[in-house]
This record gives sequence, C-alpha cells and structure tokens, in this order.
Amino acid sequence: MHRKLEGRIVIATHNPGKLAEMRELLAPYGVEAVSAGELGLGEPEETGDTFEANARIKAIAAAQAARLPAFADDSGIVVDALDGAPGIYSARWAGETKDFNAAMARVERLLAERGATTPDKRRAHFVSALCVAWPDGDLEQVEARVDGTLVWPPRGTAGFGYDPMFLPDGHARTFGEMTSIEKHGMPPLGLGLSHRARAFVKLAEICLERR
Ligand code: ITT
Repeated sequence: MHRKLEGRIVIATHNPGKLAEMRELLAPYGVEAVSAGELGLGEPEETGDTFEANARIKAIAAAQAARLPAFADDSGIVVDALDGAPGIYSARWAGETKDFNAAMARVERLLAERGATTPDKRRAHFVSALCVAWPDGDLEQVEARVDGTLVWPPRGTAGFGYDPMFLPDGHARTFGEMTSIEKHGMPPLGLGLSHRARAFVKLAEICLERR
C-alpha cells in the first residue's frame, strides 16, 4: 500500500520552468503546493551520479527543511552521439548565468565535431526522475523518458532549457514550439508527452488521488 500525497506540500525546485510544469501537473489533485523559493529553502548540492539519486537528495533536503512532504524532479537531456552528455549535468552546462542558448550551442558544436548532421545521428532523450519524500523518511521514486532528435537552429520560444532543439518522435514541432498542454498536458487535453508528464503519470498512480 502506497502512502498518499495530500494537504500542503513543497515543490522542491528553484527552476521556474519546472515549477510551472509541476504545479500544472499537480493541479487536479487538490494538494496545496508551495515552492522551495516561496519558503526560502536553500539548494542542496546535487552530488549523486544518477537522476534518481539527485531527485532523492532534493526531495529529502526540502522535506527535512520544510517539515512537509516534498516533490522533486531531477532531469536532463541525454545525447547518444555525446555518450550520454550532458545528462545529469544539463543544468550545469548553462553555467552560473543559466544561459541555455550557450548550452544548446555547446551541444550543437560537439555534434558537428562528431559529424552528427543527419537525424539518425542526432538521437537524444529527456529523462525525468521524480521523488516524493515525507519528513519521516518515507520515499516514492519514479522515472520516465521521451525520445526524439535534436534540430539546429533551435525552434520556438515556449518551454525552457533545451526545449527549442528537441523534436519528440512522431511530432513535427519541437518542445519549444508546443503549448504547455501539448508538451505535458494530460488526456483528454494533451497526450502526456514529455518525460516529466510520463513520470508524473506513474507517480500519480501510486500516490495521488483526483479531487
Ligand atoms: P532544480 O534542481 O532546482 O529543480 P535545475 O534546473 O538545477 O533545478 P536539474 O538539476 O534537474 O534542475 O537540471 C535539469 C536541466 O535539464 C534543466 O535545467 C534543463 O536545462 C534541462 N531540462 C530538464 N527538463 C527539461 C525540459 O522539460 N525541457 C527543457 N529542458 C529540460
């Protein structure tokens, strides 16, 4: 029997793009979500070497500091031709200034150096590891991915991070060209397309109830 997430919870992210998506995903479930920023929580060091480990570090740190159940996401883009980079370092590639145009340009430069110019050589996937931690130590963790190819130049201004260069399989528009409903909306409005939406479906099955 899984423990249900209810009442007041903290969304353990300092990334505004992720925060907006996590709030939208939680909206049908009647929980009162406050963000780590609103509570003035610090950012723990992400010392894990997997998405799962880093999601756990963030959720546990927030649950302990806020004395509330905490919901964290660790995510990133894994590029086949770059041996999985930037992966768990996706945020760090944008540097202190969080410059994702520079991060995308770095990915593109490395792909060009490897001669990855055709779609088959430009395969990538986004991963989202979600973790819910309760202040007493209980944990739930899930993970999911969405596969696609990387385009250049980047297309669209919606979303955040690497969205403008990611073309999900079976679609003609990048995540940067999609509305939030198209990227991560749930049926009947959306397809639950993104890595975060897919992971959230798994999490909702085990620890959320529609209100
Ligand atoms: P928190 O740790 O505070 O949640 P962060 O941005 O540092 O924020 P991560 O360490 O999980 O989060 O880094 C994930 C990075 O991967 C994120 O900054 C984006 O650049 C990228 N990323 C993850 N999900 C994405 C998405 O849906 N669209 C575009 N880029 C995404």
